[in-house]
Amino acid sequence: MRIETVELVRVAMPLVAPFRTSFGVQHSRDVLLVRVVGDDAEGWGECTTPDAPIYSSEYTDGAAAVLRDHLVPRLLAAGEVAAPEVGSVLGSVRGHRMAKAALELALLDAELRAAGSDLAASFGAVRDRVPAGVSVGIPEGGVPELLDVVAGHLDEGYLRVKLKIEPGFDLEPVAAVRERFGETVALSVDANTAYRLDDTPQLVQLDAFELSYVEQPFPPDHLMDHARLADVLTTPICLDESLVSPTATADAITAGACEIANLKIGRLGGFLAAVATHDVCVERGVPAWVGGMLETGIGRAANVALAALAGVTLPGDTSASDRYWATDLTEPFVLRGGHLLVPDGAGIGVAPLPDVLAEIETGREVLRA
Ligand code: OSB
Ligand code: MG
Repeated sequence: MRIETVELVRVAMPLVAPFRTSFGVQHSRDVLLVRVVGDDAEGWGECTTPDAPIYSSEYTDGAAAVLRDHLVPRLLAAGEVAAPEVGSVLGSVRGHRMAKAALELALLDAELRAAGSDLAASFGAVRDRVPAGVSVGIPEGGVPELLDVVAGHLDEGYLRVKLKIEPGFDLEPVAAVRERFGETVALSVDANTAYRLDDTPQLVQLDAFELSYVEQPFPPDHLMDHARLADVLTTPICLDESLVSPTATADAITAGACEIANLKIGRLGGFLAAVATHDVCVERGVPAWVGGMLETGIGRAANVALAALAGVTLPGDTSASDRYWATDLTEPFVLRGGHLLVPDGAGIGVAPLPDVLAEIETGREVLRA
């Protein structure tokens, strides 16, 4: 496809409720979208960066700068580029995976729209709906509020609940949720790197609660510490922040640090890298699921397509639109019997609704070849 323009579009999206993790609280997203306009189609990608560099080193203003000054100029200078070539065209820029993923997704969406094929089917999807879990932040009101929030999500039909934990908010909330909702609820916890190896005695006590996994207890580069913890913890360790590429994922599995994998398109550097990581997990027999970064419908559509692949065997954090937004940017994703339907329209199958976009757009930069 010949690319005519690449647009960096910013939209302001307030969350329906603040989302607190061990690394901070998010009240809204200042979303950066990439729109690629080609000679016969256009496409959209969402950059999953938060406002501040608190999840990884990436953040939204930084992503906008690297797209404008480094990534988009390289892509525009390369002439006709197909999505599988984006990785090598952008390869001379280190890191900035979420920014690269947004650009690749926009081009992939445009290409698939031009061809009339949908994202999930193009990559071998084996299901037309995916089981939905929900990631529950650390509530302001402590355990009583947590129990109310979890009760609400279970009533809505979510098939797995993930609790955010941190030192001081771990064993007690997990015990309370198990006691109130029983052993049959699929439950997991996510520490977002808040612990260190010497917290192992505390973490081992989580084994009493039959959790599906403990997600990312230690910092991203503490791979061998995750392996040491895996030796003494019965509960499987799932990695999120550490898995920054298919190679990093294969190495983490080899090290014994990763027994379950959280696949995120942005963190892995693109949809194609996420599919390659999925393939690594299948080859190595490691169960995978698709995580989230509080996406709008644009990013969610790609997440749901990824979750439709055969090796994604656990419910993910791909929740319905109304768990995040009063009004989504696209047609909303709706929970149906605990599942989200995989879009089957061309490309990612959704696009910003023009009237919604017009209302919430806060800025647009247009970059030309
Ligand atoms: O660690 O999975 C995480 C949100 C922002 C940053 C990191 C994480 C999360 C979530 C929410 O857990 C997932 C979602 O519902 O999109
Ligand atoms: Mg996580």
